[in-house]
Amino acid sequence: MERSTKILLIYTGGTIGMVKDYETGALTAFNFDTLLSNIPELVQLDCEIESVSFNVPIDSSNMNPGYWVKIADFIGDNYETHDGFVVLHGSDTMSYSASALSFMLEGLRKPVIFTGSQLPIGDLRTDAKENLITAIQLAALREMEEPAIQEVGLYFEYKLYRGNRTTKVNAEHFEAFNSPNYPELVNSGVHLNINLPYLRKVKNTKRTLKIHKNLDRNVGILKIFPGIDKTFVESILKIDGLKALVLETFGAGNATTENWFVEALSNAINKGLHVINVTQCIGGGVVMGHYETSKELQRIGVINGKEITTEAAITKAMYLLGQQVGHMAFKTIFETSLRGEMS
Ligand code: ASN
Repeated sequence: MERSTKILLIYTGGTIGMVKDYETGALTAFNFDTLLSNIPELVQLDCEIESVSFNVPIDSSNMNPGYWVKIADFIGDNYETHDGFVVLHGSDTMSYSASALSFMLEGLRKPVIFTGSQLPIGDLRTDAKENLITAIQLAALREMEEPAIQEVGLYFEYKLYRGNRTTKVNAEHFEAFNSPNYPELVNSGVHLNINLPYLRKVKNTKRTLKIHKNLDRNVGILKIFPGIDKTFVESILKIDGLKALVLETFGAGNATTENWFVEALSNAINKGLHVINVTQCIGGGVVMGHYETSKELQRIGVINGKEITTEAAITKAMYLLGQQVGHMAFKTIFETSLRGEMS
């Protein structure tokens, strides 16, 4: 007899499992059993669902690399026995976590679908039920005897995105996420419409799952703005132990050409800091050398982040630093797509 599809639900916290504390008025997490009892529809799904949970569910604003390792371990420990994984996660930092997990899970050939909600599951107008039910269906979806999705995805409000291409764009709308530089992998309407050419398939040579748990937190993000102060920039570049800096630039990767700025960056790079050029724009990407204002950055050895999101850039930097690759190799590998996070 064919065994039924087995899905592991990993509950980390987030609004999906929160209730209002009527004394303080704030939303706080409640336990997982209460969450599941709010969705009796789950038994109608044609798959076996098991669940694990963080001991103490968190608001995703408290997410950190230690928790990412915990999620990766849940997946690793159950990888052979389960067909797919659904991670219930707060929406605030979901794009960071989905990006981090995409780098940590090398050779992934099963679906890992992040989802959550804007309103708690017990709320009358909740978006949680649809998000959770469809995320489970996506994790169980098969194409020609194989899992249809073989990567880390993020499902929210009728769309499955590649996780490391997403960013949270709205704190109010149910459609809270966007993937500005990569098409949706699946659209959920009357049918689940799969965008087959855009799904990631791991090459034959990398069939086994390898979990990378070594993430280096010595990274930072610097968003530039007109009038940014010299002392401010210089003090950031001098932070003790800083190894990689994501520089959020204007438009297609442009920054001021003032001497002090270029010199400060150049000195930091020569001392071993990895500086990654990422655009502040929601869509499009960095084209180094397209304007004179980015030619200088190219000349001094700034890394081209192309159209990577800030979330994917910062987690890719943590991952690559954890791999302890050499300075030049870091630049070359960073500018290469590892998990479909850039073109
Ligand atoms: N603060 C919540 C969280 O990220 C927001 C949400 O889940 N919608 O945990």
